[in-house]
Amino acid sequence: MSNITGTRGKLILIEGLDRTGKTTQCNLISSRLNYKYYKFPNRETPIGQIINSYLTKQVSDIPLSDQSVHLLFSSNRWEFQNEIKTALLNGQNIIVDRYIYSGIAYSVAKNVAGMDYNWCSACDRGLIKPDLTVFLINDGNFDNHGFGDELYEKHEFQVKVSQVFMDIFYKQENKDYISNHFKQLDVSGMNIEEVYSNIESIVDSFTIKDLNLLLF
Ligand code: FDM
Repeated sequence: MSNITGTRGKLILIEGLDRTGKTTQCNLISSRLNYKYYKFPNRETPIGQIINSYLTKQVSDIPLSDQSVHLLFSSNRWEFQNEIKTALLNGQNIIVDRYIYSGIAYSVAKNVAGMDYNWCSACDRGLIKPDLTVFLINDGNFDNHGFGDELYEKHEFQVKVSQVFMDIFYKQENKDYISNHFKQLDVSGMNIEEVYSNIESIVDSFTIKDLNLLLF
């Protein structure tokens, strides 16, 4: 499907808490609307494989500090920048499943001294910014049922992450982005098709105003 302006593709990001159905929705958008799909972390690259071992709690010879884990996630995004840029400039629309905001939210939620918003966002400066971020929330009644076994899949930590997501989006410096490039969608009680039809209408009605790529 060609983009609306005919000159470059749109970059749409689906962010949100665990278990809000991001991956299901990204797959649907990709197959039904012909968006190229990127999921972060991408666990296939050498860097992604280290991230995967960390998330799945596999014992590593080299214990990773929280700082190095954060930088690995960022590096994993940088690995795909040229590819994403080329695709967008060729008119390909792209859907991304997690990106910078997950990067900041999960790391800041760890509450490690020095790893504040500024530190965590610095390594992502210059990455292509999504034209539109759709942030999925649920009623917050997540318990440990339905979570998998990965490192961050714990109720208490997820509550912290959700607070940090809100702090990030409502920061003064993100105000312009929030007014023009951001939609929050509460998916509580909706089935997959209902969520999809909401996202589809948000995506369809969004047009890019700036022909240059946005950068963080
Ligand atoms: N995550 C994801 C981070 O901590 N930092 C990041 O930069 C990104 C992109 O990794 F817990 C976390 C978020 C989540 C985990 O899980 C990835 P999924 O199920 O593959 O999205």
